[in-house]
Amino acid sequence: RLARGAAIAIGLTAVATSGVYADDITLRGASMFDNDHAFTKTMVKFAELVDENYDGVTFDLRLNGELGVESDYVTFLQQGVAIDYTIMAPSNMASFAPSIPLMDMPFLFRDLDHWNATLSSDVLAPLEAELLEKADIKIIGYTGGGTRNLLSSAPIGNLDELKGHKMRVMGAPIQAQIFAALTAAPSAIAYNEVYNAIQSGVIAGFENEAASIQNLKFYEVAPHLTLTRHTITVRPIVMSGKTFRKLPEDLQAVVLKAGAEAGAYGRELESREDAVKLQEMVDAGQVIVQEFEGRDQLLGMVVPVQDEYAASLGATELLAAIRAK
Ligand code: MAV
Repeated sequence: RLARGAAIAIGLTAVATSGVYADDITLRGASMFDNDHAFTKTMVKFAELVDENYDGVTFDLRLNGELGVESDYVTFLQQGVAIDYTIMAPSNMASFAPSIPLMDMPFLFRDLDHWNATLSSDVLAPLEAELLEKADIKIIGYTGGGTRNLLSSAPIGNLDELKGHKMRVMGAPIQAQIFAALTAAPSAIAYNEVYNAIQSGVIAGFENEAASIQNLKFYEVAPHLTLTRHTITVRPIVMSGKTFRKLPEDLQAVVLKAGAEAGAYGRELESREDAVKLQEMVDAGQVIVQEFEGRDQLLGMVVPVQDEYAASLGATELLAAIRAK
């Protein structure tokens, strides 16, 4: 229980209520999406679980990108300002911890079973440790489970059409390296600039999962979806280390348990909804879906790039352990 009298200000606000919890703890979260997105629902679940087990924590979850996009959130978390927790693509944290994008690089997981086996083991612990040490960001759970595909303004159905394709990728160098190995022309662009960049023809597409394509209506500018199925998303629920350390110990334990449980809830939700959302967009005439011809060839093209990246991090054994899951 919250020790009364201890002055704890977390994030930007310590809410003073009628006096019973004069030092209520407020935790501010951020989502790039509205209430319908699995990330938002997972963060709401996290708050509910904490609330069930601990009195006096107020959650202030800001939606619809009010506080920016993940590449902003990572800086906030690292500095311990503006937000306390969020859900984040590892590949948006690369500038602080170069090894963290290993857990969400394309073509890492064979299928949902492999992804599940990996996330329900502790094989990613060394990457979590590096993130905490270098970025002061603590992983408290894992959500994700969407399958990322190509989305483009014109159809991209095979390697010939992918060649030179100007596409946006997330900021981690490994993301660009992998799509370059597939002969595309990737560039790192902020997520909130993607829609305009496609509309104005700066790029011809990007890659994303159904939940986010639908939530942010990317199909309006890029209606062609190619089933490359190159990534099953791994999305850590993260808390600023600076926030976490300020919490009373019993609350820290509640947060870790709630993070793990909310993560499991979110993984089940997003992986189950992935095909449903894709079908909804097809039925609404928002996307035109096609298979990528010769998809099996792609893996062979990227494995050397994955291997080299892991070797550069001294993480060859770790990559082998993930592949063997
Ligand atoms: C999707 O919206 C999510 O996977 C999110 O975590 C990523 O940051 C985003 O795509 C992106 O591509 O940057």
